[in-house]
Amino acid sequence: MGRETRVLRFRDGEMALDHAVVMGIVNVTPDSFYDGGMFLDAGLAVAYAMRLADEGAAILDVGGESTRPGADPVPADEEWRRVGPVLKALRPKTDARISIDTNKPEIAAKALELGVDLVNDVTGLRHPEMLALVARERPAAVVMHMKGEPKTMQRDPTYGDVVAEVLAFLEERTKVAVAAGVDPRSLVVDPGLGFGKMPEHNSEILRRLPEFRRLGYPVLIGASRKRFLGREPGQRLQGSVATALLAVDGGADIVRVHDVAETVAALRRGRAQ
Ligand code: HH2
Repeated sequence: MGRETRVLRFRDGEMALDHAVVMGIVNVTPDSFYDGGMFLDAGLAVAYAMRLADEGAAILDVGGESTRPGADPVPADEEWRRVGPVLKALRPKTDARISIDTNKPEIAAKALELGVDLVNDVTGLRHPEMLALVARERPAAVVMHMKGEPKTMQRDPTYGDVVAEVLAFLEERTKVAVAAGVDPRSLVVDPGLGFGKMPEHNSEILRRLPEFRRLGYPVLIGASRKRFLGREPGQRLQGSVATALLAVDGGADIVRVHDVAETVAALRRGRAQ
């Protein structure tokens, strides 16, 4: 597959994306749509994160607030009670890059103090304090597109041309970030599958993924176990792995997944072809 190499810059080094890497999901929540309640205990979450790193996750994405359709927001003190102990224990244990999945600047700031490498903000760095924090502290950062907010985003979202709309948003948000002083080499873009998008919107984005590479930033895709894959969450492994492969074939640099071992094996197999 001909793809020009991208590099993602962190505060203390960089990651070559000459082949796609896997971001493993660690949800420290009671209500995430797939693994909610499984890792609320910090010790279990840390052990699970270590397992994902062993299985080949280059990035571990730790989150304390579900953003599934219909989810209620979580107050910052509760979110930190969930993720703080996990980040603190995990940081000295692994060389994998650690990501904090949050849209709250105060959570991201505390996570960065503990040595987290990347801020994964599903609201596209919309909060001015988040933008200022990322510009100042220089972590890598994911800018994701979401139409509406989790509570209501799946109530019949409509688009003219979904790809054009999402691209315009990502272009505008990355421009704003760079103008605010964020290093463009630290940014990743994500069209946000399932965030205010019907199955046909997700399919269209996947089909036209090469257009997202033209923005000039590494592209992240999160399809894992999501509703548009059909069936029950527990029965979406094959669909998730197939979609991760499809995304990488279309130019994704990072795939965010629950099933790290299976995805890593499939990607390796794909590269060997
Ligand atoms: N999807 C989810 C959460 N965070 N971040 C990025 N950048 N891209 C995504 O597609 C994405 C994300 C939702 O999945 P999950 O974390 O498994 O569920 P929940 O939000 O219920 O915790």
